[in-house]
Amino acid sequence: MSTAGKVIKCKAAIAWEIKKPLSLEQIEVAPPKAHEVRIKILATGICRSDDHVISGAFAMPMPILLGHEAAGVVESVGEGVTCVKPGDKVIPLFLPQCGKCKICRSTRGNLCSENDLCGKGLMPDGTSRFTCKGKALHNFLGTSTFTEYTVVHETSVVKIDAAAPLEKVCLIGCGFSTGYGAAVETAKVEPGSTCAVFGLGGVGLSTVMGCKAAGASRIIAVDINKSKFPLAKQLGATECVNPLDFQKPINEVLFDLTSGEGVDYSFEVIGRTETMTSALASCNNNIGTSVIVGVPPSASQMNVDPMLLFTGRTWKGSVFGGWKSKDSVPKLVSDFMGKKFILDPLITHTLPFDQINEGFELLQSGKSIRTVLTF
Ligand code: COD
Ligand code: ZN
Ligand code: ZN
Repeated sequence: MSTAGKVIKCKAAIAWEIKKPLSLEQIEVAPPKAHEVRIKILATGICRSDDHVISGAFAMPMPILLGHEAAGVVESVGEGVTCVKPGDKVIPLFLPQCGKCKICRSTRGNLCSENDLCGKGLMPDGTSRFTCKGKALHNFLGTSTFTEYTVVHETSVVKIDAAAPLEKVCLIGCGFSTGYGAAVETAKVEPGSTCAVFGLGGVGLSTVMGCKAAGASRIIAVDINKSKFPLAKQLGATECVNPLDFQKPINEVLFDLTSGEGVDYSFEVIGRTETMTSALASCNNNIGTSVIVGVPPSASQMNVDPMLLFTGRTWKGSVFGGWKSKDSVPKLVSDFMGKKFILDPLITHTLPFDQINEGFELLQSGKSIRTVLTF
Protein backbone atom coordinates (compact mmCIF):
# COMPACT_ATOMS: atom_id res chain seq x y z
CA MET A 1 0.00 0.00 0.00
CA SER A 2 1.43 3.35 -0.99
CA THR A 3 2.43 5.70 1.83
CA ALA A 4 2.62 8.73 -0.50
CA GLY A 5 0.62 11.69 0.78
CA LYS A 6 0.13 10.09 4.20
CA VAL A 7 1.73 10.66 7.58
CA ILE A 8 4.26 7.87 8.28
CA LYS A 9 4.71 6.61 11.83
CA CYS A 10 8.23 5.29 12.31
CA LYS A 11 11.16 4.89 14.68
CA ALA A 12 13.61 7.73 15.32
CA ALA A 13 16.32 8.68 17.83
CA ILE A 14 15.51 12.01 19.48
CA ALA A 15 17.74 14.40 21.41
CA TRP A 16 15.29 15.95 23.91
CA GLU A 17 18.09 17.79 25.75
CA ILE A 18 21.89 18.01 25.73
CA LYS A 19 24.19 15.63 27.62
CA LYS A 20 21.60 12.81 27.56
CA PRO A 21 21.54 9.61 25.47
CA LEU A 22 19.27 9.74 22.44
CA SER A 23 15.77 8.42 23.01
CA LEU A 24 14.31 5.86 20.58
CA GLU A 25 10.68 6.79 20.00
CA GLN A 26 7.89 6.55 17.49
CA ILE A 27 7.51 9.78 15.53
CA GLU A 28 5.14 11.05 12.86
CA VAL A 29 6.71 12.18 9.59
CA ALA A 30 4.46 14.46 7.53
CA PRO A 31 4.27 14.07 3.74
CA PRO A 32 6.64 16.27 1.73
CA LYS A 33 5.29 19.70 0.79
CA ALA A 34 6.00 21.32 -2.59
CA HIS A 35 9.71 21.05 -3.51
CA GLU A 36 10.37 18.56 -0.70
CA VAL A 37 11.37 14.90 -0.74
CA ARG A 38 10.57 12.15 1.77
CA ILE A 39 13.38 9.59 2.05
CA LYS A 40 13.50 6.12 3.59
CA ILE A 41 16.89 6.13 5.31
CA LEU A 42 18.74 2.83 4.95
CA ALA A 43 22.17 3.68 6.40
CA THR A 44 23.53 6.56 8.46
CA GLY A 45 26.96 7.27 9.88
CA ILE A 46 27.53 8.86 13.28
CA CYS A 47 29.62 12.01 12.81
CA ARG A 48 31.53 14.05 15.39
CA SER A 49 29.21 17.01 14.72
CA ASP A 50 26.18 14.99 15.92
CA ASP A 51 28.12 14.30 19.10
CA HIS A 52 29.02 18.01 19.39
CA VAL A 53 25.29 18.81 19.53
CA ILE A 54 24.70 16.20 22.25
CA SER A 55 27.65 17.49 24.29
CA GLY A 56 26.46 21.08 23.91
CA ALA A 57 29.56 22.25 21.99
CA PHE A 58 27.50 22.88 18.83
CA ALA A 59 24.41 24.79 20.02
CA MET A 60 21.19 23.68 18.33
CA PRO A 61 17.51 24.12 19.26
CA MET A 62 16.00 21.15 21.17
CA PRO A 63 14.31 18.75 20.79
CA ILE A 64 16.15 17.80 17.63
CA LEU A 65 16.41 14.87 15.25
CA LEU A 66 20.15 14.57 14.59
CA GLY A 67 22.08 12.70 11.87
CA HIS A 68 23.30 14.15 8.58
CA GLU A 69 25.59 11.52 6.95
CA ALA A 70 23.28 9.03 5.27
CA ALA A 71 21.91 7.28 2.22
CA GLY A 72 18.46 6.02 1.39
CA VAL A 73 15.69 5.64 -1.16
CA VAL A 74 13.08 8.24 -2.13
CA GLU A 75 9.66 7.25 -0.75
CA SER A 76 7.65 10.12 -2.23
CA VAL A 77 8.07 13.65 -3.56
CA GLY A 78 6.12 16.87 -3.16
CA GLU A 79 4.70 18.97 -5.95
CA GLY A 80 7.22 20.37 -8.42
CA VAL A 81 10.09 18.02 -7.60
CA THR A 82 11.86 16.89 -10.75
CA CYS A 83 15.40 16.08 -9.56
CA VAL A 84 14.45 12.73 -7.96
CA LYS A 85 11.55 10.27 -8.08
CA PRO A 86 10.27 7.48 -5.79
CA GLY A 87 12.69 4.54 -5.76
CA ASP A 88 15.81 6.58 -6.55
CA LYS A 89 18.84 5.95 -4.35
CA VAL A 90 19.88 9.27 -2.82
CA ILE A 91 22.23 10.99 -0.40
CA PRO A 92 20.85 13.86 1.73
CA LEU A 93 23.03 16.98 1.56
CA PHE A 94 23.74 18.83 4.82
CA LEU A 95 25.16 21.59 2.65
CA PRO A 96 22.49 22.36 0.03
CA GLN A 97 23.07 23.62 -3.50
CA CYS A 98 20.14 25.87 -4.38
CA GLY A 99 21.57 26.90 -7.74
CA LYS A 100 20.33 30.47 -7.24
CA CYS A 101 22.41 32.22 -4.56
CA LYS A 102 25.66 34.14 -5.25
CA ILE A 103 27.85 31.16 -4.37
CA CYS A 104 25.80 28.62 -6.32
CA ARG A 105 25.94 30.91 -9.36
CA SER A 106 29.71 31.30 -9.00
CA THR A 107 32.23 28.71 -10.18
CA ARG A 108 34.01 29.26 -6.85
CA GLY A 109 32.96 28.29 -3.34
CA ASN A 110 30.33 25.85 -2.09
CA LEU A 111 28.69 27.47 0.94
CA CYS A 112 25.18 27.86 -0.49
CA SER A 113 23.35 30.63 1.36
CA GLU A 114 20.44 28.23 2.01
CA ASN A 115 22.62 26.25 4.46
CA ASP A 116 21.44 25.85 8.04
CA LEU A 117 24.83 25.63 9.76
CA CYS A 118 23.70 28.35 12.19
CA GLY A 119 20.90 26.08 13.34
CA LYS A 120 17.37 27.29 12.61
CA GLY A 121 16.42 23.62 12.63
CA LEU A 122 13.37 24.04 10.40
CA MET A 123 12.44 23.54 6.76
CA PRO A 124 12.98 26.62 4.53
CA ASP A 125 9.29 27.54 5.06
CA GLY A 126 9.90 27.77 8.83
CA THR A 127 7.99 24.62 9.82
CA SER A 128 8.88 21.05 10.87
CA ARG A 129 7.84 17.74 9.31
CA PHE A 130 8.47 15.73 12.50
CA THR A 131 6.35 15.38 15.62
CA CYS A 132 6.67 13.16 18.67
CA LYS A 133 4.08 13.02 21.48
CA GLY A 134 2.45 16.10 19.99
CA LYS A 135 5.66 18.13 20.03
CA ALA A 136 7.39 19.40 16.87
CA LEU A 137 11.02 18.28 16.49
CA HIS A 138 13.74 20.44 14.96
CA ASN A 139 15.68 19.08 12.04
CA PHE A 140 19.48 19.07 11.82
CA LEU A 141 21.32 20.76 8.95
CA GLY A 142 18.26 20.27 6.74
CA THR A 143 18.74 16.49 6.79
CA SER A 144 17.90 14.60 10.08
CA THR A 145 18.85 11.02 9.34
CA PHE A 146 18.54 9.23 12.70
CA THR A 147 15.05 8.14 11.65
CA GLU A 148 13.50 5.56 9.35
CA TYR A 149 11.99 8.38 7.27
CA THR A 150 12.99 12.01 6.85
CA VAL A 151 11.86 14.96 4.74
CA VAL A 152 14.36 17.29 3.06
CA HIS A 153 14.12 20.21 0.66
CA GLU A 154 14.90 19.32 -2.97
CA THR A 155 18.06 21.44 -2.76
CA SER A 156 19.33 19.09 0.00
CA VAL A 157 19.21 15.75 -1.79
CA VAL A 158 20.85 14.18 -4.82
CA LYS A 159 20.36 10.98 -6.81
CA ILE A 160 23.28 8.53 -6.87
CA ASP A 161 24.20 5.35 -8.77
CA ALA A 162 21.48 2.70 -8.26
CA ALA A 163 24.19 0.07 -7.71
CA ALA A 164 25.94 1.93 -4.87
CA PRO A 165 26.17 0.11 -1.51
CA LEU A 166 24.33 2.53 0.77
CA GLU A 167 25.98 1.28 3.99
CA LYS A 168 29.30 2.51 2.58
CA VAL A 169 28.56 5.53 0.39
CA CYS A 170 26.65 7.17 3.25
CA LEU A 171 30.11 8.41 4.36
CA ILE A 172 30.24 10.52 1.19
CA GLY A 173 27.43 12.55 2.79
CA CYS A 174 29.88 14.07 5.28
CA GLY A 175 33.10 12.68 6.78
CA PHE A 176 34.83 11.25 3.76
CA SER A 177 34.04 14.14 1.40
CA THR A 178 34.97 16.72 4.05
CA GLY A 179 38.46 15.32 4.53
CA TYR A 180 39.21 14.15 0.99
CA GLY A 181 37.93 17.38 -0.58
CA ALA A 182 40.03 19.54 1.75
CA ALA A 183 43.07 18.13 -0.08
CA VAL A 184 41.86 17.69 -3.66
CA GLU A 185 39.26 20.47 -3.94
CA THR A 186 40.07 23.22 -1.40
CA ALA A 187 43.88 23.02 -1.31
CA LYS A 188 44.22 21.48 -4.77
CA VAL A 189 47.35 19.63 -3.63
CA GLU A 190 49.85 19.35 -6.47
CA PRO A 191 51.71 16.19 -7.48
CA GLY A 192 55.09 15.89 -5.77
CA SER A 193 54.20 18.20 -2.90
CA THR A 194 54.73 17.69 0.83
CA CYS A 195 51.67 17.64 3.10
CA ALA A 196 51.04 17.46 6.85
CA VAL A 197 47.71 16.28 8.25
CA PHE A 198 47.00 17.16 11.90
CA GLY A 199 44.44 14.77 13.42
CA LEU A 200 43.79 11.24 12.22
CA GLY A 201 40.11 10.67 12.92
CA GLY A 202 37.85 9.61 10.05
CA VAL A 203 38.03 13.07 8.51
CA GLY A 204 41.83 13.40 8.83
CA LEU A 205 42.36 9.92 7.38
CA SER A 206 40.20 10.96 4.43
CA THR A 207 42.47 14.00 4.02
CA VAL A 208 45.45 11.63 3.94
CA MET A 209 43.68 9.71 1.15
CA GLY A 210 43.04 12.97 -0.70
CA CYS A 211 46.70 14.00 -0.47
CA LYS A 212 47.69 10.60 -1.83
CA ALA A 213 45.16 10.73 -4.66
CA ALA A 214 46.48 14.18 -5.59
CA GLY A 215 50.00 12.73 -5.94
CA ALA A 216 51.71 14.21 -2.87
CA SER A 217 55.17 12.68 -2.47
CA ARG A 218 55.31 13.12 1.30
CA ILE A 219 52.35 12.94 3.65
CA ILE A 220 53.26 13.53 7.28
CA ALA A 221 50.51 12.38 9.63
CA VAL A 222 50.38 14.10 13.03
CA ASP A 223 48.43 12.80 16.04
CA ILE A 224 48.88 12.53 19.80
CA ASN A 225 47.32 9.04 19.69
CA LYS A 226 49.86 6.72 18.10
CA SER A 227 47.31 3.93 17.72
CA LYS A 228 46.08 5.91 14.69
CA PHE A 229 49.39 5.52 12.84
CA PRO A 230 49.08 2.03 11.27
CA LEU A 231 45.86 2.91 9.45
CA ALA A 232 47.24 6.33 8.42
CA LYS A 233 50.20 4.52 6.82
CA GLN A 234 47.92 2.02 5.13
CA LEU A 235 45.96 4.91 3.59
CA GLY A 236 48.99 6.83 2.31
CA ALA A 237 50.90 8.57 5.11
CA THR A 238 54.64 8.34 4.44
CA GLU A 239 55.62 9.34 8.00
CA CYS A 240 53.79 9.60 11.32
CA VAL A 241 54.71 12.06 14.04
CA ASN A 242 53.50 12.22 17.64
CA PRO A 243 53.93 15.77 19.05
CA LEU A 244 54.19 14.25 22.55
CA ASP A 245 57.52 12.60 21.57
CA PHE A 246 59.21 16.03 21.18
CA GLN A 247 60.23 18.86 23.51
CA LYS A 248 59.95 21.51 20.78
CA PRO A 249 56.72 22.77 19.12
CA ILE A 250 55.39 20.50 16.37
CA ASN A 251 55.81 23.22 13.70
CA GLU A 252 59.55 23.28 14.44
CA VAL A 253 59.63 19.47 14.21
CA LEU A 254 57.97 19.67 10.79
CA PHE A 255 60.47 22.31 9.63
CA ASP A 256 63.32 20.00 10.74
CA LEU A 257 61.75 17.11 8.82
CA THR A 258 61.55 19.23 5.65
CA SER A 259 65.11 20.64 5.67
CA GLY A 260 63.89 23.98 7.06
CA GLU A 261 61.42 24.57 4.22
CA GLY A 262 58.11 23.69 5.84
CA VAL A 263 55.39 21.67 4.15
CA ASP A 264 53.57 22.86 1.02
CA TYR A 265 50.14 22.08 2.47
CA SER A 266 48.98 21.56 6.05
CA PHE A 267 45.53 20.53 7.25
CA GLU A 268 44.06 21.00 10.72
CA VAL A 269 41.51 18.24 11.19
CA ILE A 270 41.13 18.37 14.96
CA GLY A 271 39.11 21.51 15.75
CA ARG A 272 41.50 23.19 18.24
CA THR A 273 42.76 26.75 17.91
CA GLU A 274 46.31 25.83 19.07
CA THR A 275 46.69 23.20 16.36
CA MET A 276 45.23 25.57 13.76
CA THR A 277 48.08 28.00 14.50
CA SER A 278 50.66 25.17 14.58
CA ALA A 279 49.46 23.89 11.22
CA LEU A 280 49.74 27.40 9.74
CA ALA A 281 53.26 27.81 11.13
CA SER A 282 54.25 24.38 9.72
CA CYS A 283 53.83 25.31 6.09
CA ASN A 284 56.32 27.13 3.89
CA ASN A 285 56.54 30.78 4.92
CA ASN A 286 55.96 32.07 1.39
CA ILE A 287 54.04 29.55 -0.70
CA GLY A 288 52.57 27.27 1.97
CA THR A 289 48.82 26.80 2.28
CA SER A 290 47.11 25.77 5.51
CA VAL A 291 43.50 24.56 5.53
CA ILE A 292 41.21 24.52 8.59
CA VAL A 293 38.89 21.52 8.43
CA GLY A 294 38.16 20.99 12.15
CA VAL A 295 35.22 22.92 13.55
CA PRO A 296 36.51 25.40 16.14
CA PRO A 297 34.76 25.52 19.52
CA SER A 298 31.86 28.04 19.51
CA ALA A 299 32.97 31.60 20.36
CA SER A 300 36.71 30.77 20.43
CA GLN A 301 39.29 33.40 19.46
CA MET A 302 42.82 33.14 18.06
CA ASN A 303 45.91 35.18 18.72
CA VAL A 304 48.23 34.85 15.73
CA ASP A 305 51.56 36.50 14.86
CA PRO A 306 50.71 38.42 11.66
CA MET A 307 54.23 37.74 10.37
CA LEU A 308 53.05 34.17 9.70
CA LEU A 309 50.76 35.58 7.00
CA PHE A 310 52.77 38.67 5.98
CA THR A 311 55.46 36.48 4.45
CA GLY A 312 52.93 35.00 2.05
CA ARG A 313 51.29 31.93 3.56
CA THR A 314 47.67 31.23 2.57
CA TRP A 315 45.20 30.33 5.32
CA LYS A 316 41.79 29.00 4.35
CA GLY A 317 38.87 27.00 5.68
CA SER A 318 36.99 24.14 4.07
CA VAL A 319 33.39 23.07 4.70
CA PHE A 320 32.30 19.78 3.12
CA GLY A 321 35.67 19.61 1.40
CA GLY A 322 34.90 22.65 -0.73
CA TRP A 323 32.59 20.52 -2.93
CA LYS A 324 29.45 21.97 -4.47
CA SER A 325 27.27 19.25 -3.02
CA LYS A 326 24.72 18.39 -5.74
CA ASP A 327 27.33 18.53 -8.48
CA SER A 328 29.97 16.54 -6.63
CA VAL A 329 28.31 13.84 -4.50
CA PRO A 330 27.13 11.70 -7.48
CA LYS A 331 30.63 12.00 -9.00
CA LEU A 332 32.25 10.96 -5.73
CA VAL A 333 29.91 7.94 -5.59
CA SER A 334 30.95 7.06 -9.17
CA ASP A 335 34.61 7.43 -8.22
CA PHE A 336 34.01 5.05 -5.31
CA MET A 337 32.27 2.57 -7.63
CA GLY A 338 35.23 2.95 -10.01
CA LYS A 339 37.57 2.07 -7.12
CA LYS A 340 39.34 5.47 -7.15
CA PHE A 341 39.21 5.41 -3.34
CA ILE A 342 38.09 3.05 -0.61
CA LEU A 343 35.78 3.58 2.34
CA ASP A 344 35.96 0.24 4.15
CA PRO A 345 38.92 1.10 6.43
CA LEU A 346 37.00 4.11 7.79
CA ILE A 347 34.00 1.96 8.79
CA THR A 348 35.20 0.28 11.96
CA HIS A 349 31.72 -0.61 13.24
CA THR A 350 28.33 -1.42 11.75
CA LEU A 351 25.38 -1.60 14.16
CA PRO A 352 21.60 -1.89 13.90
CA PHE A 353 19.89 1.51 14.27
CA ASP A 354 18.52 0.50 17.70
CA GLN A 355 22.09 0.48 19.05
CA ILE A 356 22.68 4.14 18.18
CA ASN A 357 23.75 5.07 21.72
CA GLU A 358 26.42 2.34 21.66
CA GLY A 359 27.66 3.93 18.45
CA PHE A 360 28.02 7.26 20.25
CA GLU A 361 29.86 5.58 23.13
CA LEU A 362 32.33 4.06 20.64
CA LEU A 363 32.94 7.54 19.18
CA GLN A 364 33.29 9.22 22.57
CA SER A 365 35.77 6.60 23.83
CA GLY A 366 37.89 6.90 20.67
CA LYS A 367 37.28 3.21 19.80
CA SER A 368 35.60 3.85 16.46
CA ILE A 369 36.52 5.79 13.37
CA ARG A 370 33.07 5.58 11.85
CA THR A 371 30.05 3.62 13.01
CA VAL A 372 27.42 3.05 10.34
CA LEU A 373 23.88 2.29 11.54
CA THR A 374 21.69 0.17 9.32
CA PHE A 375 17.90 -0.04 9.36
N1 COD B 1 47.55 17.21 18.23
C1 COD B 1 47.45 16.21 17.33
N2 COD B 1 46.34 15.41 17.24
C2 COD B 1 45.34 15.63 18.10
C3 COD B 1 45.40 16.64 19.09
C4 COD B 1 46.58 17.45 19.13
N3 COD B 1 46.71 18.44 20.03
N4 COD B 1 44.25 16.62 19.80
C5 COD B 1 43.50 15.62 19.28
N5 COD B 1 44.16 15.02 18.27
C6 COD B 1 43.70 13.91 17.43
C7 COD B 1 42.93 12.83 18.18
O1 COD B 1 43.78 11.90 18.79
C8 COD B 1 42.10 12.20 17.05
O2 COD B 1 42.77 11.13 16.46
C9 COD B 1 41.97 13.34 16.02
O3 COD B 1 42.80 14.41 16.46
C10 COD B 1 40.54 13.88 15.89
O4 COD B 1 39.76 12.89 15.41
P1 COD B 1 38.20 12.69 15.77
O5 COD B 1 37.91 11.24 15.60
O6 COD B 1 37.89 13.35 17.06
O7 COD B 1 37.47 13.54 14.69
P2 COD B 1 36.92 13.35 13.20
O8 COD B 1 38.02 13.01 12.24
O9 COD B 1 35.72 12.44 13.19
O10 COD B 1 36.41 14.82 12.85
C11 COD B 1 37.04 15.85 13.39
C12 COD B 1 36.67 17.22 12.95
C13 COD B 1 37.48 18.03 13.90
C14 COD B 1 37.13 17.51 11.59
C15 COD B 1 35.18 17.52 13.20
O11 COD B 1 35.06 18.79 13.68
C16 COD B 1 34.35 17.38 11.96
O12 COD B 1 33.77 16.34 11.74
N6 COD B 1 34.31 18.41 11.12
C17 COD B 1 33.56 18.43 9.91
C18 COD B 1 33.47 19.83 9.48
C19 COD B 1 32.14 20.18 8.96
O13 COD B 1 32.04 20.56 7.84
N7 COD B 1 31.08 20.03 9.81
C20 COD B 1 29.75 20.30 9.46
C21 COD B 1 28.94 19.05 9.36
S1 COD B 1 29.72 17.71 10.03
ZN1 ZN C 1 22.80 28.33 -3.15
ZN1 ZN D 1 29.39 15.50 9.70
